[in-house]
Amino acid sequence: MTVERYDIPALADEIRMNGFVILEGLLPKELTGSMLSHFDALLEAKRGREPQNRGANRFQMDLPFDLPFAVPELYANPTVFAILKELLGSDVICSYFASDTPFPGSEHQPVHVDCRLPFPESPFGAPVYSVVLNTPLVDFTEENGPLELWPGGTHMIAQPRNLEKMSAEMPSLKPLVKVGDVLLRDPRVWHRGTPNRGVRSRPNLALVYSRGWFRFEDQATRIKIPRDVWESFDRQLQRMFRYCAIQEADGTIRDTQ
Ligand SMILES: O=C(O)CCC(=O)C(=O)O
Repeated sequence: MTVERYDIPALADEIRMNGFVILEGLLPKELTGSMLSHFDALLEAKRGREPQNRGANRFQMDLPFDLPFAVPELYANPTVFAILKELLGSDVICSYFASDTPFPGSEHQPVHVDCRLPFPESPFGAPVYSVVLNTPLVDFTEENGPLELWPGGTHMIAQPRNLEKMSAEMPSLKPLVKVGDVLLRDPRVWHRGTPNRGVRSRPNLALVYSRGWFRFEDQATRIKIPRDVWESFDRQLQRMFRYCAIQEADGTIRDTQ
């Protein structure tokens, strides 16, 4: 669907007010569908090397900024860009390209938010300054551990406390997104991964876009962009990825500026 088909200001308002939107079928099914076998192989290799890093049978994995994962339809999607511009202004950076995957045998994660608060001592919640793009590599079902969200304003709670206790009393939902769907959410929306009781892993890709002044603390998750891909970017894309690193052909990592 082209960007003209969407009511961009209304979608931006929905994220401002409710904390998330789902853009059904935004990406061609074949696009992310074709990533699955490569993803499975990468994660299998990681599982062989490293322990689980997000609780029982659950893995966070950074993605290589290369084919088949790093495709412009995903990281520079015109509809997503239009919504981001409404929410974040014209200086948008992208600083995270990774995945979350529960395997059968995973458990509930603690309810959490995904990013630092810019004014942690303030009694007021800040407007949206960061947006997570999630897209699944398999259809989410009730069984395979869908992401659970507490929308409707949790992202605007200025000083989130007692998330476990409070969320137990509050309505939540588990959107059953399908391959090709895109979930855009404020990272402050309370959420958790749920147990995968299915028969295979349930990968969810994640990109994070933010206002130009927002920084991730963890430099280890910096996106590493191969030199030839970096050189192929226009000025707008180089600006959006300016806090990432460039990876030279010999593996050396350099700052972009
Ligand atoms: O289950 C997911 O896709 C997201 C999990 C998550 O929120 C996390 O690991 O921080």
